[in-house]
Amino acid sequence: MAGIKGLGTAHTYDGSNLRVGIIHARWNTKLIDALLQGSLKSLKAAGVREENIVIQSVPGSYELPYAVQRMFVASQSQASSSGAAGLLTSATDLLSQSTGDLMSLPKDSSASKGTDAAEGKNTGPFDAIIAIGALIKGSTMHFEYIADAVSHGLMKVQLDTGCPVIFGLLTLLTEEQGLERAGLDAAGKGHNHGEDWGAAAVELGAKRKGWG
Ligand code: DLZ
Repeated sequence: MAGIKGLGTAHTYDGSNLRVGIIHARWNTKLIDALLQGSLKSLKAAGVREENIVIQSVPGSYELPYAVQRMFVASQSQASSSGAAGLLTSATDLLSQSTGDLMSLPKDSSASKGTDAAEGKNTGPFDAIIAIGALIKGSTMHFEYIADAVSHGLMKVQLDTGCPVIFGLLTLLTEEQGLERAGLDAAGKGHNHGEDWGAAAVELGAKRKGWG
């Protein structure tokens, strides 16, 4: 019998004109890689173009709120006509390069045009950003402090910026819980939560355009 948890009835949202950022931590790489791939899978399934997905990484989950905030501001600056290059450079320099970067923030000075209809490339501010991390509880209070700080930090960033931030932080008591939630468990009963995060980014990104 199906469980009660999950996204519920699937609605289809068009991601073809959305620009989506992904910031992922590098701690617990095996989980992160699978979750990242899951997010990319559902973004692409919803029509988000590869050239409109920007991926960056940071060392650990604690860095996620700051990185999301800077990434959004950099994309906003890029989309405005003045001072974009300097801000963009300094913001991206502060972020570590992803082990699996597909692309970096484009430095095209025509960014103020927003979506380039001819190419389908969106150079406007991000419509949504997915923050991906995996915290595994240890024997000290470290886990509790980071989980609390990151949860509140990500909420603050989305309310302060108006850019939807998808909460892709797994707070795990065991490694096995992580494998299940990344769809990597030996029994094959798990589910890759990254797929849900990609779908949530498209839904919130599309709705945000309507909400203004
Ligand atoms: C230090 C640390 C520890 C112990 N565990 C994790 C973890 O399970 N997941 C994670 O994403 N990051 C961890 N970190 C690193 C912190 O998030 C952070 O990168 C460092 O404390 C530096 O600010």
